[in-house]
Amino acid sequence: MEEEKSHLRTIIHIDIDCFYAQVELQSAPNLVNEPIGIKQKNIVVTCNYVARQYGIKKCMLIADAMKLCPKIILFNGEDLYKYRQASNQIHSLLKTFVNDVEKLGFDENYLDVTELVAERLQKNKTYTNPVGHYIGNFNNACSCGCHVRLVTGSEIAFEIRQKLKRDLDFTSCCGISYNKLLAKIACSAHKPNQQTIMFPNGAIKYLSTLGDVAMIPGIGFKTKESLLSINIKTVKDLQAADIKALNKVFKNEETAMTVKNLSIGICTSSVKKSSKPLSLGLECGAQKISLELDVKQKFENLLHRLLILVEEDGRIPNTVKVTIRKQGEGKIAQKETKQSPVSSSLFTHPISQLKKESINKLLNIIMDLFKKIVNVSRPFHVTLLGLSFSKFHEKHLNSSIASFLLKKGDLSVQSTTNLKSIENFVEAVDEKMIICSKVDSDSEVEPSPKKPKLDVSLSQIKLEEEKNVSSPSKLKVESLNLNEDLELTKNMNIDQDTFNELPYDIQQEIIREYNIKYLKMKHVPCSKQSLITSYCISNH
Ligand code: TTP
Ligand code: MG
Repeated sequence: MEEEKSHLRTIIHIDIDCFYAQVELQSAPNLVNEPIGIKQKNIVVTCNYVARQYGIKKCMLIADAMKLCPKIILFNGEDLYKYRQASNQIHSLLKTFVNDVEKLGFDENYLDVTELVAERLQKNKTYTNPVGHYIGNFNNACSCGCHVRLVTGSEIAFEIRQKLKRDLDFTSCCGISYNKLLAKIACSAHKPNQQTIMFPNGAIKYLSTLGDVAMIPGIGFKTKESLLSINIKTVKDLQAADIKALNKVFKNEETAMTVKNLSIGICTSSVKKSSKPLSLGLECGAQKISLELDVKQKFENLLHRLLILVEEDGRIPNTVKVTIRKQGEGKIAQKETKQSPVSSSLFTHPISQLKKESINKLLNIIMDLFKKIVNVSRPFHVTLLGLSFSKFHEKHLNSSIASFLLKKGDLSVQSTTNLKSIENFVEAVDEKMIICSKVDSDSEVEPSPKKPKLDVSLSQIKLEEEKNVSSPSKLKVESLNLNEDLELTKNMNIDQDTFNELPYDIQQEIIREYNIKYLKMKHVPCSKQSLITSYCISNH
């Protein structure tokens, strides 16, 4: 009975077939029946299903792939722009079905369709057959009614896949179940362009056929190692494992139970609506950069690429951050960062129409930051340059308010050396492939050659509840060095420390309300307010 309570949700996991390959084939439809692969450096990161028939697998060395299929056509997949754009379009399309869509990497999404299923069942009481494949016994239905819900979920999944094909020309796979774990596992059961329901009465048996414990999402390298130490190699071994033995090896009952539960298909993680990343960043690695001119050129290149991301994102950043890895004599290379506020007036949309003057201004701020970290009057050796934008606000807050608040900070360089680095998502650029390593919880996950599909770290699942703690709204304005803001809040007669502790968007809201009140009272106390007031007039 307790177990049946866990079948109340209906979750769909959707994964685009050979994603990068489909994106490339959209502009080369004549190659659709040819074996094609997408290369990044010396790896074929993915290939179409024609190429897979030759035995080519994801992340295979190009040399090995060529041996298997000498006529494979390779596309360069190092510029992620097209893939990112397609990924965003897919995510937006999915959000037309339900609000709760969680993006996982570029081509996977979870949808919680529980409410949609309930609405459909209320309207249409007729019992239909499962769409696509199913795992478990369809005729031996669970008494909680989940079979009917999952079947309805399979109809929705089919509609989603049809719409993806019709509107965006992507084929995809779906898994439908009552939790994220089983939906994801079901999704991989039949590929490509198919869908599968996992009924509860089929879950344990199906999981036991997966073999290696690492095939379970949530069991990563470390967990696998711990399990191996007590001779647990397969999912079947884990299902039969004694919980006391697991407690001993993980030294934590909760972890032991979570791991054991995964092996029998129990997972309580909810679908978290994906939010925009906290920061957008790019890094560029090199053997040695030792000329100021080279640094400037590389930053300019990074800046142009980053501005494209900002344009796609649609928000306006308030802070720019520079990251450097310096090679000191005999010392271990260390990353250092410095950041500075930037005026939102520098960012016009579309970014493509950004004035040369604004780009130069940004570049000057960036170079100033660089020079705060590296003494360019002496020989230097840098092996990594990074650039990121953060502290975003939505476009509608554009121009006057933000630029008013930030005007003076525009060119002032703020000193925040050795900020404990929040690793932004990292893209492969220039000389060296930088693997997407630590990813900020709010950042978009950028796939560089990644772990096998189902090898997600346990900590990722465990920490899911704690994630999303940081959001743009939680950024503090205090670090922005806004003298005008301080003065303004003094006028507003509110406690400065309390104000500084408030999330950025609430601070903005308070300021806006304050000014609207002033507008109503037709009382504008000083010239600074009048700037905000004019914002209110022109935008309301
Ligand atoms: P996947 O969904 O793992 O692969 P896929 O969509 O190409 O194929 P499948 O039909 O099996 O789902 O990854 C999505 C994209 O991410 C993939 O098209 C290329 C990219 N990718 C990497 O950049 N590095 C990697 O290691 C892998 C596996 C994928
Ligand atoms: Mg895929």
